[in-house]
Amino acid sequence: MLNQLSPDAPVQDAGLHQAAELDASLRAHEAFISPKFLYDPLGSKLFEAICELPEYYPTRTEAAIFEAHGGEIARVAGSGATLIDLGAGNCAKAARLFPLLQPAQYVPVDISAEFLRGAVERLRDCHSHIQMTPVGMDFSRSLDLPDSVRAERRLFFYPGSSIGNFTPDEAREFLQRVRAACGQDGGLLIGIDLAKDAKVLNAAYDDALGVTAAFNLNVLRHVNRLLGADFDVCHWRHQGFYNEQAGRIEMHLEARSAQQVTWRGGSRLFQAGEWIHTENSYKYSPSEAVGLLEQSGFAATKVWSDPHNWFAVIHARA
Ligand code: AVI
Repeated sequence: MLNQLSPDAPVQDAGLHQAAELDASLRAHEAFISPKFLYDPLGSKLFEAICELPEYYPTRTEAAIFEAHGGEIARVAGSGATLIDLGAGNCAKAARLFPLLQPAQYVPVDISAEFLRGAVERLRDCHSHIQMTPVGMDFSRSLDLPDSVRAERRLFFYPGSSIGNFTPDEAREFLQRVRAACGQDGGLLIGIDLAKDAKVLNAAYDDALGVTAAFNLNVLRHVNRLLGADFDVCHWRHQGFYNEQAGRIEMHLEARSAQQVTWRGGSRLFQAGEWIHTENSYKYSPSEAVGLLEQSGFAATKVWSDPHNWFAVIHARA
């Protein structure tokens, strides 16, 4: 699933294994859709809009941490690295750090290849001195980067608490792969959302404007395209809430009525009130976050947070 993007490169369509993965998850006893399918071109734009919402604190809190501690973060992480931006989206977060980190090469990686291509074209105009190597791939499956990505001084950048969208076991497994891909002198700069008052969390994932609801429902349109399915979004309702016991936000889609859904090679009757699980977003304490990195093989860590301790930015040496 790797597609190094040049301006002429064909846009990567869903691979066969994506269709097989979706088929299996829709047939599961408790149906689910992997959160990576939330990000088609519209889903990526809706996520951008979520980041602008007053209720969605992670983006602005993380930005404030970089604003307040950017100089020290850059000193710890080092400049002139190969900056590998996992889940780059519109590349805005990394681009804001370019003046501090001064990367020799910028490697934005995202499953939403078409969206990424547009973002990088705009970025190239302002940062012609940085070598840009965009890669369209599903990095949750593999971190095999093209040979054109420099091996020395790799700094992986994984902001926005996307690590929270893995279960803790999956997160450890993923971070072990990042650790291996860092090489000897590399590191990881990661943003991790911290546990907090359920009221704050519930509002962030079920906002008043319904942008998160649209983001969640849009996954069905994406699945329709990938799998030739006939989900009707009008027949589904967004559910987003904090499950305090599990320490995670859960997003689900709830069937408003009983309905038969058909896709290439499959079909399922969903009962009224039945849920499709679309996302988890785990929230950690600072010590749990550091523990996760250490258990994944990273060495020294340095943690920066905001005055409310709502979010942490952590540098971990490989
Ligand atoms: C990308 N990820 C870290 C977001 C989160 O907060 O878990 C995705 C998201 N889902 C709903 N709102 C935002």
